[in-house]
Amino acid sequence: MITITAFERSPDRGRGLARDMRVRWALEEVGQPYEVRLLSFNAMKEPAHLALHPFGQIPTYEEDDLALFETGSIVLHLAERHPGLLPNDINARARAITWIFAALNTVEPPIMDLTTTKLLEADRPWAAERLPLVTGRIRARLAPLSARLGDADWLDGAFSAGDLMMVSVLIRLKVSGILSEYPNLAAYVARGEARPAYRRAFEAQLAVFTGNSPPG
Ligand code: GTB
Repeated sequence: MITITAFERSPDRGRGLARDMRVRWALEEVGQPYEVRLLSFNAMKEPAHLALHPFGQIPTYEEDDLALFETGSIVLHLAERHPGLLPNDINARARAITWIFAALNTVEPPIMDLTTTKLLEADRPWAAERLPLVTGRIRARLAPLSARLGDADWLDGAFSAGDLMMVSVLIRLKVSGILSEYPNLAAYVARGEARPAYRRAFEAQLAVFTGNSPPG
């Protein structure tokens, strides 16, 4: 059985923004059942969890004698071992993996900066000056991404783990209004969110917050 970890009380109140969501989504896409161990912020920094995740974060992934951290690694692991998230053609597979890295290394960092600026630095005297710099860096990533996607449904042919990761990263921009400046990217995210596997994953993480988790 696969076990992942997630926040006992997610600060996003179940809106699916914490990173366990992308792992849940990948698990649903490949049809693997999983259990969730919920952790308090204190428990995440205790030795038992630090043995799984050196930085004391969620999510982690345990399967038999394998323990992983980092959502990129976990999603890639699932995509490599189960059909459904990576194409068979070796070059198309390499390109799909490239989109996972692009999502995590190129697109997510400025989006994370926006969260930091708004949530953790809002009271700093330089916050108002920094905000347009951060949003400018986000647009510098979204404009070429939007151009590359064009009117395609997914980034490179069929839906892949690359799309799963890119949609997961872009979702955090919805509340900022920046995503809607790029209608094809907004539609791309909506397509991802409409996938049955996404819906199941979303409901499962929301149930933790609403207290409607199945027992066990
Ligand atoms: N690079 C790692 C990965 O991809 O797995 C990053 C993991 C990570 O940042 N985990 C966060 C965490 O454990 C949770 S997802 N933070 C606690 C800590 O570092 O002590 C980040 C997150 C948290 C909350 C919201 N939210 O409420 O909106 C959104 C995203």
